[in-house]
Formats: sequence, structure tokens, C-alpha cells
Amino acid sequence: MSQEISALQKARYAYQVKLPKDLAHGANVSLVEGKATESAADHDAVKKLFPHTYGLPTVTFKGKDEGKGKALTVGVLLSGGQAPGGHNVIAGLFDGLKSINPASKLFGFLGGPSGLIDGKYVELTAATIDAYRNTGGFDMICSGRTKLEKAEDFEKSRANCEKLGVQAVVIIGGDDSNTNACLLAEYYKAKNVAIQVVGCPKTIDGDLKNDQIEASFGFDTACRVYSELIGNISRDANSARKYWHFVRLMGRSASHITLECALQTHPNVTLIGEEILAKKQTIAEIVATICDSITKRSAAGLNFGVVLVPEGLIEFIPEIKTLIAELNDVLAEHKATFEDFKSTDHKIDFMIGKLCANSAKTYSTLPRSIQTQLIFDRDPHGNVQVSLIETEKLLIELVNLRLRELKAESGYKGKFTSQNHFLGYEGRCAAPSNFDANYCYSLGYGAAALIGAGKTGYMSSIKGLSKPGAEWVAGGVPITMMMNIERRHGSDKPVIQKALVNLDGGPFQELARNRAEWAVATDYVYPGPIQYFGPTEVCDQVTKTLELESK
Ligand code: FBP
Repeated sequence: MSQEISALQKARYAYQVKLPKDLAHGANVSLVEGKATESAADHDAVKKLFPHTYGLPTVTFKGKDEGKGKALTVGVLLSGGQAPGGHNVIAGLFDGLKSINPASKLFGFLGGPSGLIDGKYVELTAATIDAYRNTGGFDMICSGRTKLEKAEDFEKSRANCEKLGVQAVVIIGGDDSNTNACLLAEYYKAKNVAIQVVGCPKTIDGDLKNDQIEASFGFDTACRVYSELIGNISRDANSARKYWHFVRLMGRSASHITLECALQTHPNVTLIGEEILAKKQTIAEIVATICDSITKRSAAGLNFGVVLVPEGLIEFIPEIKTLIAELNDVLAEHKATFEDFKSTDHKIDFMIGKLCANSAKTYSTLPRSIQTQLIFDRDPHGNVQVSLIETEKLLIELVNLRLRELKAESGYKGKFTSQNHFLGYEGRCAAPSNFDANYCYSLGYGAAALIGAGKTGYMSSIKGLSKPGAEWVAGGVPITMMMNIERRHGSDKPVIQKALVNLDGGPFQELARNRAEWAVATDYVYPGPIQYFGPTEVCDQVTKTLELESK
């Protein structure tokens, strides 16, 4: 780490994180077990795949510290994309383990799951932990996207853990990484290997949530950073009055980030992928929605505006969804031939020749840049790398074409000049908001309590997140409880069910109630930067999503 630290970072070291009251006196607490659980769906199939970790009860902690426990040796790793607060999960885990027994040790596996498989690690000392408290980023031990799912990798991980005396591994990751954490827990349990596995819910995307997990960490901070920037862009638009800004936001398939930012900033148009899928809207219909706002505002002399686009939008447009599925099949079936083509033009022509007539037509009409982006490599989990597809530019191009037609058809006389933005990486490593700092620390501390209690195949959970920290309820959720069976790469796989935007839920309904007005009026809200010190109503707000979902 750099020798020079910012004034804010220095001040943040001193921030006193808040723990739920049941963990406030240490992590060596007793557990209260709930009822036996079932998976989210496909009970029999999930049970068959996880005979040793299926059906476990949910647990909560009972506030009384049981005093000193056994010294524990634990390993931790960060998996997938960065999310604000990861360092605090590790700090909470470290402090929790030390509260159980000061002789406990924590190893950090470097660079994500590959650090566990390849035995790359560092022992985390108090000095290292202190240097990273309340900071953003994952640079303490770094992250990676290696998949941990093969027996061979589980065996290598076991050998590395045994060498270090590691008796539990904490995997901090999203839905795919926690699914793999559960596979690892099941494998070790089945083989009578005494290594516990505990997960923590990470992702800025907000799509790892359900009845048990109210939010994934990092969503709060990332949305605040994006909302600050959108607010600034909106104010610029309202000052210069000459640009329409198209802002694409990260979030993979789910539109939670876009929805939260819309509720914080009131843009003129907000596209929600899940709604587009539900209504089976075509690209032409999406373009018509944007043009409707542009022409109405133009009639009022307002030739400027803001449009929010979720990065996963492209996957939800029915004709593109079918196209992506076909592209995936062709890429899988003809991998070698495809990789042999030297030029992108050849690759695209080859694709067009292999697609069905409808998809070939859709693909041919897309701009070259998008055609190329759609055949980029998939990530290790088989997902299209939507962060590399510039949907906002595609929309600008199509809106321009349609407005030209409207000039001829309906006498639209406005002026349309655009700017495009992509907000993603800007928010993933921001210093965690007070909410994320407290939430992450509590998740890590809770993970230590679960390990101390001998649990495996669990995810650390904190409930009641819309209430003040002291009222939060800490505990653990069996990971199998969140699973169902999905088709991935041509075979049925157990996975944690991804949470997409619920169109009947409070957050989307709030947008639906207001968007007709926001489309025409200039009703922007400027949230400003995250505040770390100051009045609680400014510094300790929860997201609109959490607020509306908890009503
Ligand atoms: P995960 O939390 O699921 O790993 O994803 C977070 C994310 O930021 C997505 O929003 C985005 O699509 C993706 O990572 C980008 O991946 P990469 O960091 O590999 O470019």
C-alpha cells in the first residue's frame, strides 16, 4: 500500500463500527436453531446433490458471550468483482476470531479461489488488518474469478488447508461463489474432512438476496457513488440545456442498481430489464419510450435529459435474448473453428451463417461494434460479459434514426445531441458508506461466530437492515436453502437463485408511480457525495430499495 494516505482514510481508521447487540460482547456466543429448511425450489433434486448439508436449520446468536473458546485457524478469500466493504468483512472475521481466542489465526488466500487451490496465501496480522479498516477495494488479498467446483480443486484446497492447519474457509462472494462454497462444504462433509466452509453475501449488483439475505454488501455504497455522479450529470444537463445523457449502469442481468439510482435521482427515462422481458418489449418499443420523453420535453423547450440503462438490458430484449442463446450454442459447438479465424469480420460472417434466419437478421442489423461485443469471450461462469457491451451507444444510434423519421412523420422539430457514460468500476472500490462498513464488519464477525459454533455450509446473515445497527439480528442461513436447479451450459446445475427486480415490489412500484411525471418534468434530485461524518440522517441512510422493501 502507498505510504501516503488521504486525510479521509486516516479519519476513517478511527470510525467505530457498530455490531448487532448479540455480537457486541464477542463471537463466542451460543446459537438458537430454527426449524429444518427446504431449498428455494426443486427440493428432491437439491437434497440428492447435498445429502449432508441439506435441510439444516437457520440459526441466530444468543447475546451471552460464552467466554474464551478454542483457538481457531481460518482462511479467507474474496471471489468475483470488487464491492465496497470487503476489507471490513475480513476485519470483522479477524476480530471475531480473536474475541473467541486471542491465539486464533487468519490466513488470506491471494487472488480469489485460485489462491486456495494453488496454496498462495499470507497470514493476516493485526497490523495488516488495521491498515485496511473501513477502506474500499479488495487489495488486501485481491480477488479472482476462478471457479472452485471440481473434486480435483477441492482436494488441492484440502491439502493446502491441512498444511496450514486451516479448519475453516470463509468465501466472500456472489451467488456463483457461494454456490461453490456449498459444494465445497458438502464435499468435505461427505469425506469426513474437518474443514468448515462459510459464505458471505457480496456483490454490488444486489442480486444475491431473498427472504433470509436482505441485501448483498457493496450495493449501498456503489449506488450512492453512481447516484452522486448521475445527480452531477443531471445538474450539468439542466445547466447547459443541450445534451441528452445516456448512462449505462453495472449490475449484470439484474436492474437493481439502475432502479435504486433512479429512485435517488429521478431521471427522465429509466429502463428496467425485467419489465422489458415481462412485457416482451422489442428494441423498437424501447426506442419509442425514449423518443416519447425526448419529443415531449422538446415541445416544452427542454432539449436535454437523462436516460438510465441497466447493463443487462441487452439480454432481456426478447430478440437479443434468443440471439445470445444461439450465439452461446454456436460458440460452444464450434469453439476451435471460431478461434482459428484471424479477423473479426470472418467471425461475424461465420456466426451469421450458423444462426437461424430470425437471429441472423437481428444480428446483421446491429452496429458492427455491438456485433463484435456479443461474441467476446464469456466469463468463467458462462455469463456474457455485459459490462463490455455498449448498449447506451446502440440506443443513441437507434434514437437518432427514429427522431429523423419523426421529423418527417410528425413535425418534431427538436434538437438531439447526446453524451454517453458507463458507470461501473467507479463505484466498486469506494470507501464503504457507514451502512456497508457496519454491515460488512458484522457479516465477518458473524462468520467467526458460525465457525466457532462448528457450522458448515452456512452463509453469514444479518437481518433487520433498515433498522439501526444495534437492532440488527445476526445469524446463519444454510446455503442449500437458497438453491434451485437451473440449466447452465447444457446441463442441470444446483445454483443459488438469482434475485431479479420484482415488478410487484415496492421499489419498482415507486418508479412506476412517478416515471410519467419524471419523463416530462425536470425533477432531478442531487444526492451529493457519500457523507461519512455528520448528522445521522445524512450519514446513516439506507437505500431506497431496502426502505421500500422493508415496508
Ligand atoms: P459480481 O459481484 O457478480 O462478481 O459482479 C460484479 C460486476 O461488477 C458486475 O456488475 C459486472 O458485470 C462485472 O462484475 C464486471 O466484471 P469484471 O470485473 O470481470 O470486468
